Amino acid sequence: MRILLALFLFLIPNFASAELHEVEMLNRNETGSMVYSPNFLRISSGDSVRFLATRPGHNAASIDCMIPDGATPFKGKINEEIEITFSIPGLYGIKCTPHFAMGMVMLIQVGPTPALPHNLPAELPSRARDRLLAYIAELSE
Ligand SMILES: [Cu+2]
Repeated sequence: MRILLALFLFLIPNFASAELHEVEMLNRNETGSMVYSPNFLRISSGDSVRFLATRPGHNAASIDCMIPDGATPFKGKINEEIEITFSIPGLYGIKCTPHFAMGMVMLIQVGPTPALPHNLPAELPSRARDRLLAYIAELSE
């Protein structure tokens, strides 16, 4: 009985604190074509995000120049439903590798609102850049 209680107390905090969020990878929705839905997420440190292959031909990968210091880059394969746990707070840029130039990107804010960038790296494709700036403007509101 005492062991069960200890196990119970040990497990509860994990259930209470870590959430799983889902993001769909889509060809089109009301916001445009080649999109993640939602296109930005605010989550807590330790939460996970699962990228769903709702439509074929997409993946989810971190944008090299847009993850916090110390965070590990990731890259899913096309049609692969990856689940990533975000433990380092900050702002993460996510891209679909084949549709990066078409602006298939999203933002994940982990933990409290970080200092939002006013400038984005010059090497971003312009459509990805435009969408990221729009999402950042929404995050700032
Ligand atoms: Cu895509």
